[in-house]
Amino acid sequence: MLIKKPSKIAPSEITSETSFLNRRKFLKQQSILGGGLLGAGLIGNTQAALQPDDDLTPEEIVTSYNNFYEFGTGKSDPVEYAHEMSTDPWTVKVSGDANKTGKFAFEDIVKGLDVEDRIYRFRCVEAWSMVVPWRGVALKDVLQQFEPKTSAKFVEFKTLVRPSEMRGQRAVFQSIDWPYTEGLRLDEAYHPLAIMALGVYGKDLPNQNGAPWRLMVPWKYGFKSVKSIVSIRFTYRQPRNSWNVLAPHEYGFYANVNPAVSHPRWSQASERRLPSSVFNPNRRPTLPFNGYADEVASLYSGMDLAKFY
Ligand SMILES: Nc1nc2c(c(=O)[nH]1)N[C@H]1C(S)=C(S)[C@@H](COP(=O)(O)O)O[C@H]1N2
Ligand SMILES: [Mo]
Repeated sequence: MLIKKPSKIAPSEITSETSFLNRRKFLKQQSILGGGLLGAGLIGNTQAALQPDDDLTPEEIVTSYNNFYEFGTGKSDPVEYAHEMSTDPWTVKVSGDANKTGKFAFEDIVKGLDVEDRIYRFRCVEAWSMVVPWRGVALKDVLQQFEPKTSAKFVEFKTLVRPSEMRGQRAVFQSIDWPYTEGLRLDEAYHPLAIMALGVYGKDLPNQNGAPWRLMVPWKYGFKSVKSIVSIRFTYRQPRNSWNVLAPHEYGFYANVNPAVSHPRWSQASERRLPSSVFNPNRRPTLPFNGYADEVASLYSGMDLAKFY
């Protein structure tokens, strides 16, 4: 489970160039000490939740078939344009109902935390899916260092807004009211399956996948897993989330993967596992909570999941 506690991490005071190099070195060190990516670091229940035919989706597809509307709405826009975003330095604003708030360097937030490899099924609300080897830190560890107050019931995350580097934010027709915003109930955020991903396929996250860190909540539709996070806010009230604001009867706040609740325009009963082609559509049934029901269903006991979709 534990790969390595990084001993040396770039302090936020040093110059940005050094900090960039050290961040990369930090992740590299961890991967060397962790040994092979796939053999190491799987917690039992994560592995158990994988099906026998859950083959890894090739890295090529994971890093080139993306949704990241800040760079355009096409699947290949992110890989083509996300390099225009600078991720160094990366500052995260922490606000709301917590004892420790303010501005923090990304490196300082993650430096003491255990880094783990996790292979997760990943299901987009558009009905395609992948199996992805992430590397990341427990979301609970990230959040608790800010000492949330008991009044905090939810956490909200926001993506960077920087139209000069994000061409989707300069487009004439805007889909989303930036910043892209998502949220979780705090008990969901504290679930051990919820992570902040720092890497994929044993490397730092490429920009198109949400560098330098993005949420990864494998039992929910992909749109909950907000990328390139610059703001964390603790709050008593349920945050507004981008897709729900855009189309409230199509996308809810909870967005738990649920084959029994159709999207108004298509069924969610099955999914297209990538790679998929006309000759091998690779369709398979979608599982409740994306196959993680044993681990997470108790978070929602007593809730009508057709109402809280
Ligand atoms: N900031 C931001 N985060 C985002 C999105 C986005 O457009 N902007 N798209 C979401 C959707 S719909 C999905 S399916 C996943 C895709 O993640 P991936 O490209 O790493 O597969 O990112 C999610 N996070
Ligand atoms: Mo998605």
